[in-house]
Amino acid sequence: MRIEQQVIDQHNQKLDAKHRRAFNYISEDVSDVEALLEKVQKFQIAIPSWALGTGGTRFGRFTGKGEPSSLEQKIEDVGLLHALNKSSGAISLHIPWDIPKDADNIKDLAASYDLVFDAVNSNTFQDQPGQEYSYKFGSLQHVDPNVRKQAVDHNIEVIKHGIALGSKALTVWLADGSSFPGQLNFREAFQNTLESLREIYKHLPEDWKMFVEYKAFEPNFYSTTIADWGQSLLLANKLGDKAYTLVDLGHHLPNANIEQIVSLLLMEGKLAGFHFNDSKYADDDLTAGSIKPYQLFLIFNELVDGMDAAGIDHATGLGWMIDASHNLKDPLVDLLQSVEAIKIAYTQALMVDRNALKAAQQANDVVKAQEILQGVFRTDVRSIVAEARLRSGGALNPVGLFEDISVRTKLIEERGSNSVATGL
Ligand code: LRH
Ligand code: MN
Ligand code: MN
Repeated sequence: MRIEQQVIDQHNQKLDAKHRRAFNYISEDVSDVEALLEKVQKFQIAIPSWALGTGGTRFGRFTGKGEPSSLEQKIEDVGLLHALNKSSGAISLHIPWDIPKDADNIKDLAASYDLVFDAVNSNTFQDQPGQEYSYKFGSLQHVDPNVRKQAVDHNIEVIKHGIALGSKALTVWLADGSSFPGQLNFREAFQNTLESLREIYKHLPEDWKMFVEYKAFEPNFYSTTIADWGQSLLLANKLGDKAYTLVDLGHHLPNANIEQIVSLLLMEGKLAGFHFNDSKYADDDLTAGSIKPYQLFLIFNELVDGMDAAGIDHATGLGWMIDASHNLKDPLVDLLQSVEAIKIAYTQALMVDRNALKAAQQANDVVKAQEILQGVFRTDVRSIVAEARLRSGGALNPVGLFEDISVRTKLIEERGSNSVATGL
């Protein structure tokens, strides 16, 4: 299904008066609201193809209805999101969960929804049918060179798919590690991983980047070979200019200061971008901003500060993506909520008075610094984000419209109740 512009316009007309009141009220306190709106409009957050179905845990999966059962239907889903919020103009594929058989057709279909292809993701954390060697004891780190070669070849294959689709980055996340002390030699595992990544790196086109994602734990529970930003940065530095560290918000040990990590990676020119989600305990993959919205704001505060200092374009300079799992909510609604939370945090970060904050820091005025940040964080900027969406042709209330026009019911009618998406 596609959402007609006329449907969105009608919805917007109904909400216009209320929206206008809220927007006019906040506009009076924003110094250059037009410049702010322009930045918010441009900011796009990619949707991962694996987040369009219902996730699960090792204790079970309660599948949703009308899930996309093909790559074409996943593109259709992201097209629906983008029509509603005009902020989800890219899709990220995980290979082999989503293999584009006819890249040109897939590209055309995506373009018809105004979508481009974000980073492509390799998968050497699961065995696939017909695969010669198992990844049970790792992939790029494996003690057996045959396994390493198989995993390297897979990544090269993924790059080829990405080239055909117009992607510009490869994201490598490894489950490699160990679950028991003594199971592996840390240095050898790291060296093997580095050598394997070097092989893959050789196959990156000139204008591509390699994103090295880290994760502290899971599925291995004693050590992960790329466990934290230090280990990822070490690899990225050794690999070369095209390699960067990717931050997934759920991949840290409890209470890690992610905003500080982000700030230093940016300073080093080695921040690739984000997998946004939220968590209370671990890699919980919950809706962005649903548990720790202040942390999300503080991260964006560092991003805006660091990107402006380095002259990096907010919209295009880094990879912005959601990486979440939906066990209870409709995945599409959850994604709309995540994008909204991310855009709120970004808007608030743009509104921080940087000169005043700098002055407070120079004067060791702790109270003032806190007042500045919390003053912005406690400002309701939803009408600014809504106005940006409206100007781009999106809906004033994407979640409301999704429900009003019964998008999921229509998808169930089209796809049936039993269609299940590939992914985690
Ligand atoms: C690992 C991860 C990684 C994978 C995705 C499915 O936890 O965050 O990015 O590719 O989940
Ligand atoms: Mn991730
Ligand atoms: Mn994860």
